[in-house]
Amino acid sequence: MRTLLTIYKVYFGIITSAIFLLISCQKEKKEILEPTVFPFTMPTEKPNIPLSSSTERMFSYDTPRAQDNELFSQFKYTRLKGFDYSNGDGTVSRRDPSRPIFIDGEYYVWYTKRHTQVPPIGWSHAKEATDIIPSTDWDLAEIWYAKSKDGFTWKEQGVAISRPEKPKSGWRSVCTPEILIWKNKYYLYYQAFDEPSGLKGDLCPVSVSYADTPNGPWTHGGDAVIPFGKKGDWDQQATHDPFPIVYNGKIHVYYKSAYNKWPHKRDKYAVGQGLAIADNPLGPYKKHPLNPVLSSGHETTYFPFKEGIAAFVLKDGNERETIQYAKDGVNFEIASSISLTPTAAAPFTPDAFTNTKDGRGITWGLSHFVNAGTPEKSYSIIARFDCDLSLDYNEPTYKKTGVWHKPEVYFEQGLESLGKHPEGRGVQKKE
Ligand code: AAL
Repeated sequence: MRTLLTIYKVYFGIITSAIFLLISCQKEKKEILEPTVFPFTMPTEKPNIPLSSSTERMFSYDTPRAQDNELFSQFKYTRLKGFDYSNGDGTVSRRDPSRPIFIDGEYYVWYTKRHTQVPPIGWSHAKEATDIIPSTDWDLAEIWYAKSKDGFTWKEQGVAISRPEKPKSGWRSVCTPEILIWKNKYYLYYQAFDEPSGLKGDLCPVSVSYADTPNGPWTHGGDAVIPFGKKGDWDQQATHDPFPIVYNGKIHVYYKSAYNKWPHKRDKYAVGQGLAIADNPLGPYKKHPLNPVLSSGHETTYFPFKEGIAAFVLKDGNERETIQYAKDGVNFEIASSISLTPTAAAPFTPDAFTNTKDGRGITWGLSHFVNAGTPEKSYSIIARFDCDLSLDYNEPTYKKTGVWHKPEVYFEQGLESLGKHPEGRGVQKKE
């Protein structure tokens, strides 16, 4: 009996110390594997330790470092060759380019072209606009197109969509085109103004025309294809910047509307981006119940990326100057913040109409500069931007986060633009 007890005690002691050893090793291993302080080497996964909200968010992006982020890029700009702007006298303007498409060895682009006897007088003077005098840069405009072999030198071809006779929709101006290719037909979506922009606001619906070839001829397909919202809805009075993409086997047209503004309180406006979906390019379009799908942005741009849709969200709103991504094409999250962004960006997007679920991204496109002239001789120019927002390219230069402007760029944005203030510092005390 005594021997048995001794053996039991020895076994119990061995097992107890083994368990103790195991726990202390696990504890030590746990200490080696999971630090209690954020580590020097950037973790690829979010560490299981208390994190600040900002550091927590770092792991919600494509990668914790911007330089490794497929949806981050710098932008490089090139002046285009082949477009004449009448020596910058403000009578010729080109802006709001469509995405270029590549057909039979050539790139095609459509854009707003204004060619008027005098420069625009501004939308606050819309009441003085006439059939000769434009109110805004996009008033009394038509949709022209150009072709290029390389995306840098372009040859203007002529008008694609001219202004129809009054009172047809768009008789005052047709502008801001975007292209869709669907079942081997070409569709141009564009804004159609029936009054000088600025008279009551920048108010217009969207029309669509179609053709069998990118050179036309274009047949009118319908007006107000994206219906305005009911009175009191956010998009009750305008649908701008139509942007069609083929996604989930249907035509997804993203569009902008400006709300919360009245003609007399223009500076109180807000901008949102809606989504309307159809089986047929001419409609009927059904609006997404979660509209506006983006709370920020202006001439917003979209492209298929992986299984979802990415968007340039520029100029307006708290989330301006970001690239956002929606796995479902609807619920967008910020993917990166960007700088020196292409205004009215229109990227060359080979898979925009292929109904892809493996969107490869973009490397170049066209955009515009609306301040090419002076306030008295206002006009816009189209330019090219290049970037690396592609899963198939890796150009580290584009992934640098520092964008350094010359001091003159900053000094040009001087206090004088704020007007004179008692303090002379351009800051006005709140009453
Ligand atoms: C553009 C676009 C729409 C607006 C005007 C012309 O940048 O947002 O088209 O109506 O400005």
